[in-house]
Amino acid sequence: GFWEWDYSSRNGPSTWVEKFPMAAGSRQSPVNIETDRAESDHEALSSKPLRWKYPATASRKLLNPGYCWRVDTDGEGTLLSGGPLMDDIYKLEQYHCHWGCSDSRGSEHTVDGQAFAGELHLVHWNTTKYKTFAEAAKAPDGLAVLGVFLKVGKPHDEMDKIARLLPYVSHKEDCIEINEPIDPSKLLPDDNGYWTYLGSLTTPPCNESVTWILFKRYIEVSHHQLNIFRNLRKFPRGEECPCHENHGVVINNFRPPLPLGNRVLRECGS
Ligand code: 1SD
Ligand code: ZN
Repeated sequence: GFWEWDYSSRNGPSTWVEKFPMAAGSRQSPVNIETDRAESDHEALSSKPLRWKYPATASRKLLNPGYCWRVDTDGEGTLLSGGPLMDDIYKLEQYHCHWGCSDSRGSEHTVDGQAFAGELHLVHWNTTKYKTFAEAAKAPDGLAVLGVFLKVGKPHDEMDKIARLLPYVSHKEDCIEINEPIDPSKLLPDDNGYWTYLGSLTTPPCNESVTWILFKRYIEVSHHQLNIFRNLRKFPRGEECPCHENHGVVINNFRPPLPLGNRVLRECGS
């Protein structure tokens, strides 16, 4: 078939730049967060607290695009504002997750060189300035992604609603409607201290359009819940192919950190 990017040795992150030149830019994500380097920019960030609103009814569909699981929302009544987002209002488009093959890796961002077992991304777009998600995705201030690190511990109730549905989207291109409300705000940590910097999508085409906001506190999910993520397939139903690496399961779907370069890393809260 035609060339498709993925996380394998053949078509993985180091090869993306050949087809997606933006991946070679100087505003790429993820990065390693050097906590000592974070500037606590009190006035600018804490004067406008980060605010979000996510009605549980906004989570509409669960999909397997072949490289993660993703919940698409209808955006209705969702909102992210404040913090580094200036005076603009962002809407939640979708949320998805990255994870490893074992509990010691899986996050995209690292903190002082340490990886977490996974990283949840809530992808928002700037509705103050742009008309569609696609238009926003091309603009330097078009997207805002909230990142939450996942650590292995006790099972997470809200994450369990997703984990219980994953067997219904086990193969690439599978998609189901969500009937039981899933509240993404319950997937966020209790404390909202965060790091923020300007970066990119971590998947091709790696547009440099993202204001990253990474929570300092992680959430806990169980080893069993992560194993359910690790059982998703990279290939469509009926296309069983033994030549796939790792039997074609979705694991290690994270891009390794890229240089922060001369970008500013700011922090707010603890
Ligand atoms: O990995 C996601 C990708 O699936 C897609 O959702 C994209 C937004 O169009 O965002 C990236 S990421 O940068 O949020 N990882
Ligand atoms: Zn992501």
